[in-house]
Amino acid sequence: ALSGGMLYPKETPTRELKELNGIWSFRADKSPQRDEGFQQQWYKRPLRESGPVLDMPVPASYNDITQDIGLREFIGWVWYEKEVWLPSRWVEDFATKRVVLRVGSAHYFSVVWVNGVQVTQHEGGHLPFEVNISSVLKGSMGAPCRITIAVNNTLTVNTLPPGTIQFMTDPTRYPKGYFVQDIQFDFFNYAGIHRPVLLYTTPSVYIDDITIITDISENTGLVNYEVSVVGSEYYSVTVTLHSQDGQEIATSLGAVGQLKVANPSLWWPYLMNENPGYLYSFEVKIKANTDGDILEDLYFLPVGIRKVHVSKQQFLINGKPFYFHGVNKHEDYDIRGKGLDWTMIVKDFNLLKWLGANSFRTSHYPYAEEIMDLCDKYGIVVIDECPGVGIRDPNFGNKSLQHHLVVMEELVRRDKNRPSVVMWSVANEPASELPEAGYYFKTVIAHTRQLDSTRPVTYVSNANFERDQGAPYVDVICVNSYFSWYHDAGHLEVIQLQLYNQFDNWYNKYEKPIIQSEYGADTIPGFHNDPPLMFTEEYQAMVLKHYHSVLDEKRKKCVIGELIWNFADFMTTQTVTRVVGNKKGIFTRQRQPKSSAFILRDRYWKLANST
Ligand code: GCB
Repeated sequence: ALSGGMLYPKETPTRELKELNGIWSFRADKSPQRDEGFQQQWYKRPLRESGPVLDMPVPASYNDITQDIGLREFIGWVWYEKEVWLPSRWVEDFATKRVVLRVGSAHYFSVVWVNGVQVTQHEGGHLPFEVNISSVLKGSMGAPCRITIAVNNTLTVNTLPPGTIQFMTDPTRYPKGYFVQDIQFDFFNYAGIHRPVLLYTTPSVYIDDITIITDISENTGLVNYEVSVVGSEYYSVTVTLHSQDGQEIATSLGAVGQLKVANPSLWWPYLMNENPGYLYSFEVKIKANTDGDILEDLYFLPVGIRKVHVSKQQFLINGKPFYFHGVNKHEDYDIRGKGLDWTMIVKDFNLLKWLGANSFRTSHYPYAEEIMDLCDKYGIVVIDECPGVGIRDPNFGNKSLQHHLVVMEELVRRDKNRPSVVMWSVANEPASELPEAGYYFKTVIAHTRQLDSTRPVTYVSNANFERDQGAPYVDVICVNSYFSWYHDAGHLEVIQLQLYNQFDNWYNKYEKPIIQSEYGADTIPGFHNDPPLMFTEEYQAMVLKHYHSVLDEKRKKCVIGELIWNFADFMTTQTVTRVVGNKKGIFTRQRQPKSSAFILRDRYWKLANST
């Protein structure tokens, strides 16, 4: 199991924070073995002293920042560095204070040094990691602090997502040492430091983690909590719940306990209640006595009181049936790639609201905490997916499985307190018809349930219902299908028959509720043809209409949701089936609507008003 919590860093009266976003020094290691940086110990001195550096924005993917195709397609180590001055009050008394370096995410494998000393390493993009750097900073008063982060985007059979490196050895076709990265998923493998890097302080006795589990009993909201404190065995804990207008609602002493809220304002999904996303503020205060020093730490966590339950045919939130009408997204934008960008984040939420979408799936990896915060706040329901996309034949081994379990631990640790997260998805479109998939998914799903017994668990399948090995273990069946696109291309007339059969087959076999977790068609905006032809706006519109007519009938029975593929066009690897990326968005990559966006908008608002 992981050690320690991963609370989102915040300024409070006892904690300070310093963002390190902006321009960093950068160099890709293009040496033949890609290991010059380690051989020559680039972390020992300022990066500019070991060779030329580029200016690189953080957070951002590095791929699309320059005009260099070699950097866009680069595979291997890239080096980032930033020098920063720390306030002297941060570094003068390490008996009572600690300084933590936190990386929101970096893709894929990272090694971190501070002032030339390696302080941590982390495997996996899309999830945060942090390290207490106090011991390295000791005695550094009056000197800037140099942070070096080397990031390697190479994917292997054991990474999540998986990939392979292909060495091209035919000397008549490729130069010596030529290799390519083969990936098993349909989005560009953007790389670099994708989310904010920051330093923050806490007292040396500090609130390390908080776990909240809410429940509703009659007219009472129950907030079960557990606070973990590190740094001393002698401390007191006081927790207090405040309403949105600042009123004290309940308070309690002790690291473990329960708060009762009479007539609670429940956390409701957007469009289900006129007061969506109600968040209380859960204040944790600790006091410790260390060698005569009284140390205090304070942290505030938003808490939504809500309850999720799955029955044979329904998904219930606070006891009421919830129908997912939403989207699949990507973290994907022009120039920035997967880099966190507030402008794009707020724009996307405005588009979700315009659309009347009440939910999305974080296809195909965990999204930034900053995005998840807004889901909590607005009442957007989330299926929280881990980066287990494209798990196939060589990826079911024990090493991959063990890593997958750790990734689920990191994901649950990060998002366990979020009311918006109503279900975990452990994978997308694995080769779940293979015999080894049965044990694999049984294990990953059981582990996830053990980490969090309050939320259902699923994975997203495109396997044949008769051969899928993992479905017995999920709570909700999620199915992707692309009728009239990847099968029977151009034949809109077969969609309805095939879709009825899809739902009947899965439901009759498993008697579990079903989400249509993907459907759609590539569409080049501005391409028109009637009768509809593939890639035109009319064709995408017709695919949607055929799917919707079956969904309308089935949603009163076993179908509990529909998520379009995709919210917006996004970048992919270059292949003959992708025209500067995947064009199945109902919005372009620049977030302008195609015709289908209006169809979906009509539908989603009607659905919202009919439930
Ligand atoms: C899928 C995948 C998704 C792809 C999509 C497509 O089934 O889950 O990652 O982008 O199909 O457009 O091919």
